This record gives sequence, structure tokens and C-alpha cells, in this order.
Amino acid sequence: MALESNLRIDGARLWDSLMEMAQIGPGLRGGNNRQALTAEDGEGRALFQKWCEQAGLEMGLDQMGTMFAKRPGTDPDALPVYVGSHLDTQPTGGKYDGILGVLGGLELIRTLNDLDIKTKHPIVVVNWTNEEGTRFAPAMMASGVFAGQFTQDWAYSREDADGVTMGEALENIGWRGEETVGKRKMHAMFELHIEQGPILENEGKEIGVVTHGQGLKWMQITITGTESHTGSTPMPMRKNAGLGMARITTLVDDIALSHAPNAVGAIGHCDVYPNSRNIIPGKVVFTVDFRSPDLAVLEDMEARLRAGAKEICDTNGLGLEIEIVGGFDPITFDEGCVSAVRNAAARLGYGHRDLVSGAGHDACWINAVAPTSMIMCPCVDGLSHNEDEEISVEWATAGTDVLLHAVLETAQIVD
Ligand code: HGY
Ligand code: MN
Ligand code: MN
Repeated sequence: MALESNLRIDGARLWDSLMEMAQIGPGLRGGNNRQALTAEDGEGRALFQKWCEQAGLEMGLDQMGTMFAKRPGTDPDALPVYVGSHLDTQPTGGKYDGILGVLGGLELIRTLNDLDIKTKHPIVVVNWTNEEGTRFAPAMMASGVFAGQFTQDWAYSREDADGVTMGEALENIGWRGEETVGKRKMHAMFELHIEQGPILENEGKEIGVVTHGQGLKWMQITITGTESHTGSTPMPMRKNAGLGMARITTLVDDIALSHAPNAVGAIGHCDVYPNSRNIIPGKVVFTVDFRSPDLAVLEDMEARLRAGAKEICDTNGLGLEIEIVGGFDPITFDEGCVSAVRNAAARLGYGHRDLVSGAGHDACWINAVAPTSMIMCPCVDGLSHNEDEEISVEWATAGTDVLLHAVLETAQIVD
């Protein structure tokens, strides 16, 4: 059976599944709050498993809680083609970030079942644990352990804001499997994801053929000063940790802008202690997020931040600690997988363009251990990590159609 342009997924069925999953862990404004290893994450996992079992898939679960749902191929010795992403969300996340990649993979399976299409290579749909890294840093944690970037023990030891470790949380929701992490070998992996940026929508393109992923550095900074009265402490006597953070916040912006247009930088997390209106902050803890497609730029940004933060703290009598809590170098996806995506978009008649991923994804780590690439679809106003994140059923369908064709080209249809 040849790969014909009329071979398409069922977009309405995909959309129904996206909307049903979105009911689990609802946010306050129409999005989702299904953070990694919460009870809501557990509920989402259970729904995904139910759907996979209904589709006749064989379930696997590894020691990081990553879920694998396998459709057999005709050649039991052939390495599987993996598809998938993540079901965990940001605290004020959208309904599609990660979820489209997992449920798009499931829709691919449902379509193959409907049409009784057999493939030489098995196909496995994956839900990677803790992609977001918002509750437990770093991001892409389970895929990072799978790819040998972090040890499992280190990952288990990571704590959330309440001091709960990732390992405890995984046990508590009952989703710790027995399978050794990383033992699975892959023929290839494809991740479908929303762009989380404005390019595709602005250019009227349905598909992003992702050739590269930009690199990332997360530096957690702790500044220590002296708690004292905001009214009676003379200005020259103050050791104001909050002032240090404010000066470093503008430094981060200046450094990123000095590498315009591709580098980016921001501080998205900060804790101020004791966080009282009339006490000068004695301690602040915050995370700098630097990204660039160019490794030399990433390293320059880190070096300048370290030097500049030290000068700010020395000048203001403040203590400074900087810890790297996440990061990966810019990556180049596999040419063969990228071509399969580009061929699929062309065959299906979808407008497409090459794209560098601005966000990090599980595919960025898996690219280190298997041929990997990504497919992106637009999102409204490029907005993501916001409850107003929105896509259209047409965009979701286009992305999943391309996923179907790229996977079938790679997994090989058997007549
Ligand atoms: O941070 C990221 O790029 C991803 O959303 N975890
Ligand atoms: Mn994501
Ligand atoms: Mn995300």
C-alpha cells in the first residue's frame, strides 16, 4: 500500500480526546493545571492508559513513570518507531502543550486500526514523565534520564517547593514502574508539538519542519542580605537581597538583547524571604532562563551573568550562589527523520517551513540516543504556557496527518 495523500487521521475524534483530557486538572481560566506527579497527573495517565488499552496496545511503565503503549509490527525483531510527548502541564498551562503529541500519537494508532494497516516496525506511543520541570526541575526530566543525561537517583532527589522529592511523589501517585529506564532501543522518534511561537501563524503555514532545537541554561541564583525594618533602617545600612534580584533582572534582559534577534532571557520563578511588606528581603531565590540556538552565545550569556551578578552583589554587600539546575546544548535533528516530515507535509499539501524549536522538548534529549525529529503546528498568537493557549482542529489535524505519514514512511507499511 502506497502512502497516498488521502490517507488521513480522524480530526474530530482527536479533538474529542483533547477536550476530554482537558477536563482533568482544569485551570482557573479554561486551561490546565495538571502538574507532574500530582493526583491530576495520575488521573490523566489513567485516562490515557484506558484509551490505549481500548486500542489494543500493550502497556509498559518504567522506573521514572514514563508510559509506553505498543502496537506490534509484523517483524518482532524490528526496533519500534516512537511517537509521543507529555501530559503534564504548567500550573497555568494550556490544553495542547505536550498533550497534542501524546493524543496525536494515539489518534495515529486508532487510524491504523480502523484501516487495518500493518507496519514492519512496531509503533510505540509515549507519555514522558515531568517534561515541564515546573514542579520538579529540570525540564524534560524523564527523557533526560532515559537518554543518560541525568542519573535516576539524582532525578528522584529533586524537590518541589514543599520539600517533596520527585521519587516520593511518583510513589505516592502509584505510577512508578519496574522497567529499567533507557533499556528500550528506538528505530526513530517523532514528536508532534504546538509551536509555542508566532512564526507559523504569521506566515500562514500549517506545519513546522523542525530541523534544530535551541539550547537552554537554567541558573538558580540565591542572594543573601539582611532582614531589617523597611522604615527605620537607613538606606546606606541596608543589605537588600531584593535590590540585588532587581538589578540582576535588568542585567539578564540586557545580556539577551545584546545577542538579538535569536537569544532570549528571563526570570520566571522567584521566592522572596520573608516576603513581608515591611521587612527588607534577607534572601531571594530565583531562576534565570537563557536560550539560544548558538552554543557560544549561551556560554557568553552565562559568563556575563556570573560576572555581572558578582559585581552587583559585591557592591551591595550581598552573598551570591549560582547553581545550574537545567540545561542542554543546541541540537540538530536527524536528517532522515526531518526529510520524512518534510515529504509528508508536501505529499499532504500542507504549507510548511523549516523551523528551530524555541522551547525545549523530550525530543531534544531523545535525539541523543535515536534518530529524532519534530513536527509543529501553529498556535493562536504564538501564545503558550498561558491558559489562553489555543489551536484549531484544522491545525491539530494537519500536524497529526503529517505525523501519520512520517511514521508510516519510517515504520514501513506491509501489504
Ligand atoms: O521549558 C521548556 O522549553 C519546555 O516547555 N519545558
Ligand atoms: Mn511541551
Ligand atoms: Mn511546556
